[in-house]
Amino acid sequence: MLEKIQHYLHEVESYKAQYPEETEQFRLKYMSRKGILAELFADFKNIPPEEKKATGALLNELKTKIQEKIDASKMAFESSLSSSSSSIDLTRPADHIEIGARHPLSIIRKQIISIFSRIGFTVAEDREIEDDWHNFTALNFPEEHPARDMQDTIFIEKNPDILLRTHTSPVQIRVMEKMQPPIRKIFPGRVFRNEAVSARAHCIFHQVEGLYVDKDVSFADMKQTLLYFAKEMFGEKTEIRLRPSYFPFTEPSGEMDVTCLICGGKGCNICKHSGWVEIMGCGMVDPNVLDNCNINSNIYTGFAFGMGIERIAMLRYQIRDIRLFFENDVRFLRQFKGAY
Ligand code: 2NL
Repeated sequence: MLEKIQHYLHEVESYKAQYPEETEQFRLKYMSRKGILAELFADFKNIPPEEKKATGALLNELKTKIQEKIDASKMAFESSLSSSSSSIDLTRPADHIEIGARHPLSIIRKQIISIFSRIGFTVAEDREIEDDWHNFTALNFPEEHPARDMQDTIFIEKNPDILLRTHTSPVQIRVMEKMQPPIRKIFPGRVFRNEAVSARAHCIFHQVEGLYVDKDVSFADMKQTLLYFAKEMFGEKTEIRLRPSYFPFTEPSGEMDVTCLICGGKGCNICKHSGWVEIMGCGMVDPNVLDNCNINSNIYTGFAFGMGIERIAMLRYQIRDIRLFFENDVRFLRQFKGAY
C-alpha cells in the first residue's frame, strides 16, 4: 500500500492543469466520494496495526498535497483571468500620459538657432575632444597664454596635446579650413573648463558662437546683427551697448550688454542696479586667424561672437545655481513644461 500512495504522490506532484476546467476534473478524481483518496482510506482500515503509523502519515501527506495542488491551480487561473483581455474594463478612463518638458538649455539653444537661421545662419557641430591647433594655436593664442594651462583646461594627453575643447571655436576653425567665404554659421555645443564647481561656475557648460566671413563685412554689420538678435531674444524694446574687451582671436573685441530683461533698465538685483546685463563677447576676426585657415585676410573680413547658454537661461528663468542644469531633478525640469 505504501508503494501505491508513493505512486499517487508522484502523480500529484507532476500534475499541471492546462485549462481551468481541468482543476475540477483533478479534484473529482482524487477527492470525490468514490475518488482515489476515499479508496485509499478504505484500504487503510484493513492493514495490519504495525503498518498504520507510517502508512497513515504518508496518506495524510498525499491529502495535503492534493489540496495544495487544487488551491494553487485555482489561484493561477484566477490571476491570469483578471489580466486577460476578456476582463478588461473598456469603459474605464485611460491613465493620463505625463508629457515631459524640454530641458531649459535646449529651449534657449533652439531659440538662438531659430533667430539666427532667419538671417541666413546655418548650424555646424563637431567633436568635443580637440587638438592644440584647433582649440588654441589657430585661434591666435600665444604659446604662453594662461588658458593653455592645466589649471584651466582638461587635458587628455600631453605632447602632442589632446584636450576637451574649452570653447566651440575649434568648430569654426574646422569650417574655415574646409570652405571659403561667404561663411555664415552658428556653433552650439558643450564645452569644458577645469573649474571648481559652484553655484556660478561649472566644469561643463554650453556655448553658441557665431561667425560671418565675407568681403566687406564691417563692425557696423556686427552691431546690427547683434541688435537684431537681442531684440528677438529679449524683446523689441531691448537696447544694446558694446564695451571694449580683449580676446586673442578678435581685434577689436567687445562685450555686449543688453538692457536688463528683468527691470527694463530701471535697476534691480539681476543687473546690480546698473540697468545692463552682459550677455556675450564679440569682435572682428583677427586677420591671423583667417590666414591660419587659408582664408586671405587681404580680401575677407569677418565678425564672430560667443555666448554661454547657461548664462542666458539663468537670466531668462531667474535660475540662481548653475548646478541645477546638470542634476536632472524632475522637480526642476517639470517647471519648463510648455515653455517651448
Ligand atoms: C564669450 C566670447 C567669443 C569668439 C567668441 C571666435 C571664433 C573664431 C574667430 C574669432 Cl574661429 N572669434 N569666437 C569671438 C569673440 C567672443 O566668445 O564670452 N563667450 C562665452
